[in-house]
Amino acid sequence: MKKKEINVALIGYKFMGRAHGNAYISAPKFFSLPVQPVLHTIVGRDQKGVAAVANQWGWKSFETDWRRVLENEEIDLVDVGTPNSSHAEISIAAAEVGKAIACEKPLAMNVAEAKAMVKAVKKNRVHNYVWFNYRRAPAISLARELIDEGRLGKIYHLRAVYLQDWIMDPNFPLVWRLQKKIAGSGAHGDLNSHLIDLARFLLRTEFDEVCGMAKTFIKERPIEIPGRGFATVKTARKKGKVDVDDAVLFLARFGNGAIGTFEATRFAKGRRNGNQIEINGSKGTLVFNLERMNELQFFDDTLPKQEQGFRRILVTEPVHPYIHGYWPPGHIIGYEHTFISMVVDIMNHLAGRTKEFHADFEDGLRCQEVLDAVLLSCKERRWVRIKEVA
Ligand code: SOE
Repeated sequence: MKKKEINVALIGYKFMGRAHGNAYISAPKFFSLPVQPVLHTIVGRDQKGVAAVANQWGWKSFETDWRRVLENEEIDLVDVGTPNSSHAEISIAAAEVGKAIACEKPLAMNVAEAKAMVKAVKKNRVHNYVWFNYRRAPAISLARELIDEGRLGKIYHLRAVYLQDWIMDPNFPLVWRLQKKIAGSGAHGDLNSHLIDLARFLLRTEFDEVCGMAKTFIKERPIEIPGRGFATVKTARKKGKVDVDDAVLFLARFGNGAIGTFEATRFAKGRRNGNQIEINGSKGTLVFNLERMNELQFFDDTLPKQEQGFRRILVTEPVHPYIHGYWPPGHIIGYEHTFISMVVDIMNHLAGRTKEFHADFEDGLRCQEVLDAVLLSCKERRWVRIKEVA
């Protein structure tokens, strides 16, 4: 019997367009899904660029105006892979015409937008998802299982960093991620959003209070010259002010009594995508490092003293989350599999096989509240309760 098709419209065709497109193609190849995702329409403002991607990736059609896909009755799922400033407009419009929505992180530019998005999906009763993909790294899911089983005991610390270095050249231009009117914030919204979501996912608790500091190391950069691309050292007669952070560090108090330290920066030379988390409890410690994403370090204090030490769990066994759909033990998986596994869960949820899906827009709003509270703390140089911005 032919499976029900889920026609996907993907808005945005560059980095996340590739990660999401690959996930829709691969998910039904590795897992037996109750429905069939279809690469229906991909959307991008640059007709030449989006047409080339549609052709290369096998999208049935392409558009240059996202509004057109919302008018298309055939579309079931709208995937918002655009810069942050358009997440709310597109998602709310999609909800109002009854489409399910999968939106990239951070959900919105601020709490007000995130609240409006949650209100729209609830009012229109549409399924909604946020691409916090690292929840589905098998080692992260295993970490949560171990915490849930009490293997760490009482949680004292969560220590998380997300370290990159791609904008350390002063001649790197003022791209959209470095413009507040498009991104909302810099490394903070882009990277701390992942850490905040993972903290909520792993500890099953909410943030209570935060205190942060922000830093912009390079204050101005070459700007794009219309029709001539981004300025370079040779052509850069004009530079634009950088109005977002290059790094944001913050402290946190959690509702469960644990405390946290968070660091997001794009100025950690040599750290290309250094997402690392350590959780310390009364009975042990877990350590995750995205650059070694198939491993989970576990110190188990309940072992006999002579056997104690950090153990490296290779998270590639069929019993480990999602692995059964991929490869035999030891045949490791990668960054793209976190997106594939997320599409598996989205399709099962859309088909009604599962009743709940996280991260959803409520999770995205909880994350936005913490993001905004930290920015308020940076501005006013004080501790801020999350409820001040909620
Ligand atoms: C930043 O460059 C970025 O692409 C983030 O936006 C993604 O969310 C992260 O997964 C990889 O780095």
